Parts: sequence; structure tokens; C-alpha cells
Amino acid sequence: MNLPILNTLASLVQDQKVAVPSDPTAEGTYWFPVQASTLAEKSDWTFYYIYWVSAFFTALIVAAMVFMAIRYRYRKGVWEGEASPGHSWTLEITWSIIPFLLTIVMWWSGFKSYMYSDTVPPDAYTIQVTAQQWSWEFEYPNGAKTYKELHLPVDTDVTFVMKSKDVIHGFWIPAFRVKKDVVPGRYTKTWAHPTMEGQYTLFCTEYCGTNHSQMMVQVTVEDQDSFDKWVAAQADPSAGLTDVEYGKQIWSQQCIACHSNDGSVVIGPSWKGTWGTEREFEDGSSAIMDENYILNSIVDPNSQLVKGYPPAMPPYKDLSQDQVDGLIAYIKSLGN
Ligand code: HEC
Ligand SMILES: [Cu+2]
Repeated sequence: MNLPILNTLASLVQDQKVAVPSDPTAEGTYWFPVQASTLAEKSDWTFYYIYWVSAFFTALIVAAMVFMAIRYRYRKGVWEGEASPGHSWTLEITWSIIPFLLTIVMWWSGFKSYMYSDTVPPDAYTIQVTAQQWSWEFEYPNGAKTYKELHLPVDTDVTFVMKSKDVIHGFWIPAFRVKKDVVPGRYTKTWAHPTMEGQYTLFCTEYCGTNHSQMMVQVTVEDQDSFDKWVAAQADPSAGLTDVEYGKQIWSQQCIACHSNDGSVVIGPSWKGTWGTEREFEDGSSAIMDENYILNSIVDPNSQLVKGYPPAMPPYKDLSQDQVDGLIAYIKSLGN
């Protein structure tokens, strides 16, 4: 069976050593994962308040129903009902005021935590988030970029300034109760104040195409010292790597959703055995897979559309020369 998605999943596990994100429901309560941010507590309070008010009234109403069904059941020979009581102001006012107060509390706590989650603190540590089919990019203030993982310092306000390169995506970290759409053509912002060190999962929560369900990222919350060290190390991603290793790393972060290294077709052609071969295009022309062709495929993919494939690849204009060299070296290493 050659299902593209199985290949991608398999290569994700084999090549990337990405821990398959831990099950977010494994800890926490029946309803929610752990509370790992300041918002979590507020948001859960509203939920549990509504939950218990509903549970209480469900029990009360069902009990009254059962009681009355028995009390006023049909009895043989009795055809006349009891006389109904008249209008009762006390009752009317009680059952209007109490629910009114109960629902005002729902609105108030919902409104307050919504405003809290939507008011981005002005001086927070800022991470630029870019979503695209089907990966996330996180850019830190020192220029470091990461894709499969997001690290955050504990007990710090962090703002996410988000944009999308293509369609609508959704930025969702359940343990933080943070969820905000990432919309093409505009910036959206959200923020979090992580309160607990640990590993959580970020999901895409807008259905954005074939590999939507794989837009998961491991979120690591750690103490400030470890975070500083980590983010400094990320700033120079090619340090200690050969060109081929560096290229493979970029592939596994940004290209793997569509290109395999083992001959299987995902969305685009596999890179295996393509170096130096002749590529045929939709318009009938052709070219040899060499440095220039790869460069052109990266920055202007639709100008030479490989025969039989959809124009699904977005242009990658912000890859550095080093990164392009790495990718070329990697494709070359996959043979011809
Ligand atoms: C959303 C899916 C997608 C992503 C992500 C993607 N590509 Fe592509 N790519 C395609 C498709 C589809 C084609 C074939 C159509 C075309 O030529 O544009 C293609 C073609 C190519 C080709 C030509 C392949 C050949 O067989 O002639 C190269 C080289 C390439 N991509 C490089 C990259 C690199 C490098 C990245 C990551 C930085 C990348 N692509 C990310 C979809 C994607
Ligand atoms: Cu998405």
C-alpha cells in the first residue's frame, strides 16, 4: 500500500527524531490538559462554573419532573385535577432574579478572561510566527528560526505575532488555552504567560489542506537560563554541520511535507535519484537537475512546472545562500 501520508509519517518518525508529541489529554483532567499558563486557570473557571450550574439545574429539573410525574399520575376513577394555585409574585421574582445573577457571572468571567487573553502585554518577549502549508516557522528576536519545536521561557510574557503565507491556519496550544487564527494578508497577535516547565503540543486548528493534521510542534517551556542557551544555539543552525547535513535538516523542516528522499511521491516529486537527470515540464520544455535548476525551483517554482504535478509549491524567497547550497548538496547526495 503506497499511501503518501503513511510515507510522510514514516519519514517523520525515522528521520527527524521528533518525539511524537505526547498525548495532551494524558495529564490534566477529564475535560482539559494541564493548566500551563495564566490564562488556563481563568478560562477553565468559566467552563467549570457553567458546567456545575448546568449540572445542578439538570438534576433539579429532572427531579421535579419525576416527582410530578408520580405525584400527578393518572389514578383509576379520579378525573378531577386539584385546584391550581394562583399567581405568585414571590415565585416569579425568585426564578427570574436567581438565573439572571447566575448568567451575569457567566458573562462577567467569560468577558474578563477573553479581554485578558486578547490584551497583548506591550513589552513582552516577541516571537514571529509564520504558518504555511504545512509547517510553522518561529523567529526569535536574535534571528534564530525553528520549525519543529518552539521553546519558551517560564514565567515570562511571550507575544506571538503571526502571519500566513497561504491559507488560514490556527495557532493552538491547548495546555495554555491559547487559540488564534493565522490569516493570510494580515497580522494577528496572541500571547501567553507559561507557568509550568514541561513539554506541550501546538496544533494547527484550521483545516488547511492535505497535511493539516501534521502541523504539530513540540512546545518546551524551560527556565530562563536554559532558554537563553537554547535560543543562542539556534541562531547559527549550520554550525558543525556539513552542507549535506545542513540541507537534510532544512528539508526535514521545510520540504518534507511534499518531497520525499526515498522515491515515494508525496505532493511533489521525490528527490531521490534526480540529480543530473532531465526534468520535463508541463509546457513541453525540459532542463537538467543542476544547481541553477534547483535554485530556480526554490525561488520561482511555477516557472518550470514538473510534468504531472500541481503548482502546489510556494516560492521560498527568504532562504539564505547557505541554505540553498545545503539543499543542493543534499539533493546531489541522493544520487542519480
Ligand atoms: C506544499 C508542497 C511543497 C513544499 C512544502 C515544497 N515543494 Fe518543492 N515542489 C512541489 C511540487 C508540487 C513540485 C512539482 C511542481 C513544480 O515544479 O513546481 C515541486 C518541485 C520542486 C523541485 C523540482 C523537482 C523536480 O523533480 O524537478 C525542487 C528542486 C523543489 N521543489 C525544491 C523544494 C525545496 C528545496 C523545498 C523546501 C525548501 C520545497 N521544494 C518545498 C511542492 C512543494
Ligand atoms: Cu494549518
